Amino acid sequence: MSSFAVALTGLNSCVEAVPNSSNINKVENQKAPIVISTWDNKEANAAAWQVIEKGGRALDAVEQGARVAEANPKDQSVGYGGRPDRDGNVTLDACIMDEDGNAGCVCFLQRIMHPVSVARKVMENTPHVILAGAGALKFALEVGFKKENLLTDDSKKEWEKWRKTADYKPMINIENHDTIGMLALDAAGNISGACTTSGLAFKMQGRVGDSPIIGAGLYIDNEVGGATATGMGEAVLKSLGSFLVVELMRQGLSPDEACKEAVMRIVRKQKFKDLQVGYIAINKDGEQGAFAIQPGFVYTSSKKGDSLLEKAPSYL
Ligand code: SD4
Repeated sequence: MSSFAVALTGLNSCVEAVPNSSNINKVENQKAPIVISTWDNKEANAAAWQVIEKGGRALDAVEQGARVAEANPKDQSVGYGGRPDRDGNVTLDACIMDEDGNAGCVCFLQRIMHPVSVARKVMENTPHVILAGAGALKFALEVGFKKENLLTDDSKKEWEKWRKTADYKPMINIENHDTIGMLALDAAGNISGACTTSGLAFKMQGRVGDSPIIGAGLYIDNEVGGATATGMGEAVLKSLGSFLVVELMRQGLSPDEACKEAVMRIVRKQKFKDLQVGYIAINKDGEQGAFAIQPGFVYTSSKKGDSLLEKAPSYL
């Protein structure tokens, strides 16, 4: 193991949320905490909220929330049960960013159920931001993650059916259950975020989308807010969408307005009619916002423990 990779045990089990009481006591002008996530991810939000309500860190909340989607075989766009690439491999992308601007990412990672937790270890245990492919897998195994088969029978059947035509057409709003991007503001007023996905179904082998790329699939600036993206990663990458949303909020736009302007950037510069991109954002005051190109994008918002499914406004 390399000198910076610290061996940790029990990484595959959920980390108990540690109340951050020193943080809470320090806080003045405390804002109401909030957790939001892309799509219908109430269970993931509930796991994140458990951390937040104990006074835990937003970073722990978003990791725990993302892990719920990663472990759910019914969510065929994330982690275990994710739809494979065109060669039948489940390849995963994830990233995480904390309140100090630290970031960790993994892309093209195979056979590890919790890429978001590997991304956190990249952030905390290495001098790097991104590890990819075989290197990411090697690191994950070194720090205690276990290799697993992530291709479920359902996803394998879909892939086998797809192979009959091998028609490569990105799908919009797949079953309204897709990549999870999650943002949290904790009781201490700190913001963190995470994003995790199996990427586009039946993508070319080696394809990496926006989700693990800081500034594209996720961006956090604790002075301003956070944003995360879902949908066609190529469109988000070309416009560095999440960074754009945060910078627009820095200039005074509300989360709603900032998400809309980032979508409009795609609408003005790219062929957008057949693709979906949705952004969600929160600011330092705990205000939330969202906007998408196409109708059908929903997100889950949790405040005071209640989770609501919100419909994002859209350009079309
Ligand atoms: C990607 N943005 O890999 C991801 C896919 C996604 O909703 O978000 N789907 O391009």
